[in-house]
Amino acid sequence: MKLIVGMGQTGFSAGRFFARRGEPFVAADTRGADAPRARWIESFGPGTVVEGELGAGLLDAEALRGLDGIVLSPGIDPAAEPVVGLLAEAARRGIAVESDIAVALREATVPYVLITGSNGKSTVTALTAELLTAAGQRVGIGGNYGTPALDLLADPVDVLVLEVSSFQLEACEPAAIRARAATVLNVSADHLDRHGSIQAYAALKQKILVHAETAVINLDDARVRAMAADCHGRLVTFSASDENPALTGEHRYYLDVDGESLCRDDQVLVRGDELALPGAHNRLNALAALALVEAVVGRAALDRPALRKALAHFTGLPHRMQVVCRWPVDGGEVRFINDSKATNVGAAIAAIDGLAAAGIAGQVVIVGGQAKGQSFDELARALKTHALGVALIGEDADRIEAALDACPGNAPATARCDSLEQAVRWSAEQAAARVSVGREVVVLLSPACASFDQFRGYADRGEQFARAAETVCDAADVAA
Ligand code: UMA
Ligand code: ADP
Repeated sequence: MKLIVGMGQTGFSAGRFFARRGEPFVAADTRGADAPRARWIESFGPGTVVEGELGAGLLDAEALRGLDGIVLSPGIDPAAEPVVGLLAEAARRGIAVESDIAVALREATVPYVLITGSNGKSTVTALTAELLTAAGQRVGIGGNYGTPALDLLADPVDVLVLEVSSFQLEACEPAAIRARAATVLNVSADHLDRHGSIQAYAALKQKILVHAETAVINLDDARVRAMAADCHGRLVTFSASDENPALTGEHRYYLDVDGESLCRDDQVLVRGDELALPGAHNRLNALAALALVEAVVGRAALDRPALRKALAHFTGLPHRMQVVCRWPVDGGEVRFINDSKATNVGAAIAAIDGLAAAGIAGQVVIVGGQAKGQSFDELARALKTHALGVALIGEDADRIEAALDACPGNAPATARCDSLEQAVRWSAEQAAARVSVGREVVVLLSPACASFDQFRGYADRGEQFARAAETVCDAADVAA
């Protein structure tokens, strides 16, 4: 019998999976009585195979009696209380502990594509699925992206496209991961409060490349590039430049000298202006997606008009560099951009540098929230180089302010704000004061932090930003 630990989305999907197979299981949640116990039982209806008692009481060594496996939810840190002792005891008794992803990959009967990285996972997962659909494949999309992987196994599909997180890769053996194609898009600091070091975090992500039939390697990221040495399958590379010294990559995807066209070996595949996705980092995301798609459906499919059409229609996902509204001021404008999904420093720097590279005259940036163990030194450098103003919000605002103070260079105007709404009002005033004829200034929410100190999640934060920005734009309309 299996023990499912955690009764969130993942735990539920594991329960459904075992129920479909008629296998008995017990389930526990570290939150005990606060866990959604009633919903759990109801979800399986009468005649279920749910057995035993639910709740925190199961999380002791007694719980392991008669068990032959544990499925551990990703939100639970295996190295911390209250499960660390239970898992150590399981190891002593030879009881396997697996993530839902590990179970799903073992049971999958169709090829699967795996996507991880610190930033761009969801975008590349969605785009890869769109392109494969355009190429005529029936695609199951999920994993960390949304639908838990085990729920996808019930669907009649040709290929699974799964976003996987470092949390899901902890309880997952590299030898059991046999992707048709896999990529680690990039590695920058994230979730270090759980993984301890960037090396440990990178090593988790690397697991998906080792036995992939095709490993798609970002040549521009030193940590990812180094992973190529341990790959057993075919290597394909992508890069922002065609001058990067090649690996033994069979095929190279890159941007041409002007960064305008997406190329493969010596051919232009797509012009950058044919992509609906904005920004330099998204061209790299598109290269990675094309390389993954080729590994599944072959090179010829990349020339299909349907694929080009999909690239021209995929505008990206909400809360990632999304223009919310525009406020015309003095012959120029203030543009509000919601990048709430930038929950780490790497994503925020990509946004700030990307706007500067796109020729935006100025930006006022809203940052802050929960730091997750990151250093803010690089963020401070980007803000000092490109920001006209910085609004600080949330629990770890002090740490960002300290990094700004310690960083050499001219200090942008800064404000500590008690709420996101206040931050938007202050940023809008700062931006409007800098607009002139034909000059555009951006108010950018790219917090570099998790949101849970003040919001229900990044989407809630993005929606609150959009509402506050629309209030500013609407008030300006009325005044005009
Ligand atoms: N929790 C407990 N006790 C438990 C179980 C959970 O306290 O016994 C808490 C966790 O600490 C966490 C929350 O409940 O704060 C949710 O944890 P979970 O493991 O039950 O999460 P699920 O609802 O199963 O959702 C997970 C992923 N969440 C996490 O890894 C935290 C979802 O990714 C994913 O979409 C879903 O499985 C389906 O596969 C979300 C996420 O934030 C988007 N991922 C992180 C990220 O992208 O940075 C890794
Ligand atoms: P993830 O699923 O890894 O969090 P998303 O596609 O949701 O990735 O994007 C998260 C954040 O990272 C957004 O702020 C987005 O603008 C930024 N981003 C997307 N792709 C990249 C990339 N290749 N490099 C750096 N930042 C990126």
